[in-house]
Amino acid sequence: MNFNVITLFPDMVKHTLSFGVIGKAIENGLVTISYINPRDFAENKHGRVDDKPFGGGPGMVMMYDPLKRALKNIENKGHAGDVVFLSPQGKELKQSVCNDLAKKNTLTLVCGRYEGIDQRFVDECVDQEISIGDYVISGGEVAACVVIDTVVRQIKGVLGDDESAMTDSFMNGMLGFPQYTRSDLLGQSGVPEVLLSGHHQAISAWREKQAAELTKLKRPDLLVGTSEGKKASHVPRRNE
Ligand code: 4GS
Repeated sequence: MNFNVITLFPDMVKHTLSFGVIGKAIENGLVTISYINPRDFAENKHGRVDDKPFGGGPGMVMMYDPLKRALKNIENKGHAGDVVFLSPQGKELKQSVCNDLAKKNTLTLVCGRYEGIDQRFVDECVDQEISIGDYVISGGEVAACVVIDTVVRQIKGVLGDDESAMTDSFMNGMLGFPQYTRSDLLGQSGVPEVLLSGHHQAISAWREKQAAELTKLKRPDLLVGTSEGKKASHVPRRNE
């Protein structure tokens, strides 16, 4: 899978994605990420990428021209795929949205800075507007990293154990079950008996029940359907 990231701070995204399973996936070529800096496409003499908003008001706005030329450059070299603009006005990112994005071959993520970007770029070039939540961050870079992380971890071969993505919270529309491991300070005290029993079926059943109870208690909004047969919505995986 290929990503293009249009950003004034490519190093911020590159560095953030260089760790752990995502960093390995990039190293191993399971995913390629290209960075395009609108600054390189600012043709005015001071290399400006922002300007005062028409109509007045505080702050600056990212200019249309450098963004448009950056996108043109991507299209000239290959395919931009769906152009995604990270913005609080977008559709809220959920696992189901991530799974849809993971079906794409190429995504181009546009990171805004300042007060935002010229609306004409959004109207003309953006296919999807996505928000990582109802709060304001200082730039779209952090949001782009969230999107790339959730999408890349679904690519086959990225997670060591092929099961891991499947057993993640939200992959079955529910929260995850509680986990326990060795502790010198605590010993085995406080660890549910069944997990030490070696009975795989009993363990699976316990975990499923815990996940259902936790979801009902902490995130009842995730459960859909009647009060009778409460069932979490099924979220298909990539390649399913
Ligand atoms: C988000 C968000 C965001 C909006 C970027 C103001 C700088 C900022 N982007 N989900 N300009 N929430 N963007 O707050 O995606």
